[in-house]
Amino acid sequence: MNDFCPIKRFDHLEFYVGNAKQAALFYSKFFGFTNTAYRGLETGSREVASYVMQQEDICFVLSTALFPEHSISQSVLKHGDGVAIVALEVPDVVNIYKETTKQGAIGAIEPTEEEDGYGVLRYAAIHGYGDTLIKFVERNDYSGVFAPGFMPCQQIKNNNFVGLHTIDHIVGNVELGMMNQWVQFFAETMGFSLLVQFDEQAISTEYSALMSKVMQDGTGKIKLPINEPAKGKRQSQIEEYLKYNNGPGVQHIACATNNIIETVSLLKTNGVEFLDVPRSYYENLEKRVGKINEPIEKLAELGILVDRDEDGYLLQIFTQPVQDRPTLFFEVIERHGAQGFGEGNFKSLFEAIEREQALRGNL
Ligand code: TYF
Ligand code: FE
Repeated sequence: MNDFCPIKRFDHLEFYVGNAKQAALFYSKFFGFTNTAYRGLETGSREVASYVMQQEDICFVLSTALFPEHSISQSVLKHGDGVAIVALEVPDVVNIYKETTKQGAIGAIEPTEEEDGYGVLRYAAIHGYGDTLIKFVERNDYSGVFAPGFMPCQQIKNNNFVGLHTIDHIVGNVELGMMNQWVQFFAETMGFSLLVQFDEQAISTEYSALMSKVMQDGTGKIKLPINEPAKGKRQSQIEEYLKYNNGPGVQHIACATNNIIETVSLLKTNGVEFLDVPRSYYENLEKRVGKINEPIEKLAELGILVDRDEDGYLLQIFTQPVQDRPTLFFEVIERHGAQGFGEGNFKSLFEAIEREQALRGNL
């Protein structure tokens, strides 16, 4: 495949939030992240405060504005707290910006260099779905903790690592009829290809439906599924998201662990809330997914879902939305060969989400 747009890895996700200090405590105390860098008034940043939160290979940057006129304040007013920027580490920012914009991507930040005592960091950005930006970051000549302007630190002490290690995939919700345009965007401007798609028959319950197409880069390290609502009897979870997010955006972030039982046990002890799975899901589980080398009783107690495909099996679980608006949530996933997304769980999962939607008045 034509890899004119090589990507090394997910670099970071930047969240725009109303109160970065409290969000940093949430991701630290609940999700086990460590604060590794900071910028704010104390470091000479007069308009924005940001906390860099890391857990192994996963990096979140939580940013808030100090004034109402700032674009971050406007974003929070419109979308609530959520992912504003998906940043990818690339070997050559100038080249990727040139290629993607040549292929039709709309530029948001022209290639820029910033320097400090640790070297030069290069970045640029293009527009993705909704108000989300796709940022390219080049670290070849930079050895600082995060970026110039940030002070390495531990504003928030943390020793409750929960075992999340990499971002497995990031899912976006787009409006009805917009799916193919975004599939085309990732294919044409970024050189991604369609890994798999789930149509509304595969993803429907008695009440609602959706369509999903998974786009991935040439290496398979970057997987970006896209959901579009389909007509059903009730407002689907995608429509609910689009309403409260005021448009398209990142719906869920799937983080991988090597020990989902331990990770979910720790997250639950910390206070993270997950979707409830009915007991009946675990009856005949091994008949549905075959023999798995896992304590089924423990999976049932924690509400962890299991799916199998031709390459192996996977374990996954979904949190409740992490803010008042029913928008962004997290998935925790442990793969044992399987490269899918838990297709066999879609029905149970969407029914669980619909029970939550009903509690929010979606009847
Ligand atoms: O990423 C996925 O495809 C799975 C399942 O609204 C999923 O995690 C798909 C759509 C959705 C919630 C979960
Ligand atoms: Fe997922």
